[in-house]
Amino acid sequence: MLRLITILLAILALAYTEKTVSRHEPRSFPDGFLFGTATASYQVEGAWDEDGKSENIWDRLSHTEPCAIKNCDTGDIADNSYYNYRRDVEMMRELGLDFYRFSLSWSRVLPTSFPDQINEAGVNYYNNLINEMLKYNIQPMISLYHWDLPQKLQELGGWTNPHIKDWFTDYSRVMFELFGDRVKHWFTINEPREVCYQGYAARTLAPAYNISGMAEYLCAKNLLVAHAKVYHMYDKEFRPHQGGSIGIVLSAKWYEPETDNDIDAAEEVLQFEWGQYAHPIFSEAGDFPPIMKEKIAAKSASQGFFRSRLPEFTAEEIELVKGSADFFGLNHYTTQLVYRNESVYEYHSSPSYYDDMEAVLYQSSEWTATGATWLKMVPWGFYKLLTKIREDYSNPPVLITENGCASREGLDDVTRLTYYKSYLDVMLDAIEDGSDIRVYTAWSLMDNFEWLQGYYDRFGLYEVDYNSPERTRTPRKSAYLYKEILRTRTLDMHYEPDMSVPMTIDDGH
Ligand code: PNW
Repeated sequence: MLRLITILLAILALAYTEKTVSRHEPRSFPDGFLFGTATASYQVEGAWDEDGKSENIWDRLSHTEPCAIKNCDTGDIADNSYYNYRRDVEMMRELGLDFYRFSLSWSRVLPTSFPDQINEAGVNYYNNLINEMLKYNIQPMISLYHWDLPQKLQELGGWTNPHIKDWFTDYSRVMFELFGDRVKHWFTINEPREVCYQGYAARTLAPAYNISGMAEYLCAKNLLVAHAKVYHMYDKEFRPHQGGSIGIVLSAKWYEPETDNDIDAAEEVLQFEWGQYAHPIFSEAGDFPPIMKEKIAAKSASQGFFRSRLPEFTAEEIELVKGSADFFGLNHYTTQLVYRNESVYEYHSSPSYYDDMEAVLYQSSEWTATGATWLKMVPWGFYKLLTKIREDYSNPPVLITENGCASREGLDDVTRLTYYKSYLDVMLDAIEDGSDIRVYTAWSLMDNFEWLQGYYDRFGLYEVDYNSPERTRTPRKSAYLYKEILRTRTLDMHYEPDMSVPMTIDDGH
């Protein structure tokens, strides 16, 4: 008997080893899968007031409240990409990128915010960047809005003013006319949750309104309608002759229940946090998630409001927003734990967004830390998130438009290396399960202005030297890893980059 058990155990152990070994064989990415990196205008361009650019909300915040930003940093010069774009494209070639995702600065191309004046110098900058990329077969992917609203529009209420749907449509029309002959991948808005919650409910992004429980919901409604108007304009007026695709980019964390008693709470948090934007676009019913409407209506009534603090979409708006994306653009960084118990009701001020959600969110101290306090390495959360998107929204095409982590390790960024390997590994698991994931984007090509963290949090595959006038860029270990993944189109968990070999350009040019 004992012998039998020993033999059985030996067989089990062998099977287990086989599994782990085969799991760590190099894994291939699907044919046609695309890899890129991303940045955003205010985070890299600099030249904040040059060649006719007007003021945006980050210029205003960083100049009037400089020390709201870590080390009183500003984006005045940033990576100086306005002048360094040739070097940026050279780095894309070193990595062997299929595409590069960047954003347009609204106040650089339309200094009055409106189409009555087009700033030729700003247009030239983007034309130069796009043409330089196309020379080397690197596809441009453009975000129309990545957080740098013209200051003048902010003074009119920014995303809380319903007229923004017209302002954003007019601006977008000019951009399609100027660049749509060469740009085939468009994103309307980067991360509505961060725009509306962090900018309007909290003080962690410009314009730092700090009106929670109210302003973020006005923002959400207007932003979704503005996005949908631009989607339909592109679809009807530009797609027929330009032939590209267009969608929105949502930031989504995975929310894990702390205990079995918190399963409903975690699902409700998820619906507030990104279902708020995904449900109106990707669900069959459209509109804000039902649980969110119910909770905010009930809470508003109990607080003495005459109507829900969550504005309603008209029937026409629900139809306009529903289906207004060719794909699900996903920015994912990390996971949070969720709990709800009696103490929660004392925990948040009221009215507020978190009070409406009635939950507490946090991260486990056991999860691996990275170089940003909010960002722990939790690859299994990415896997659960991708599964949830496949199951809840009938397996939409997914473009991973941002993923990555900060590190404070200089060039030898082993934490980032491990992060990329482990997140790509579970992404391949989701693809094997049937998720229709087509694109992966590393955030970021290089270190850049990390919003309120200034130049302190470093997300780059390339390190940027902010003490050198040239803003010298140097590849990190993770850049070597990314280059190898793109060259071989496989993920080898054992691959260790040799940084003594200089970065070369292998694109045949
Ligand atoms: C993104 N979160 O923001 C932005 O698109 C980038 O501009 C930024 O540099 C990058 O992530 C790194 O921070 C996010 O808390 C910020 O889940 C925070 C979260 C998500 C996205």
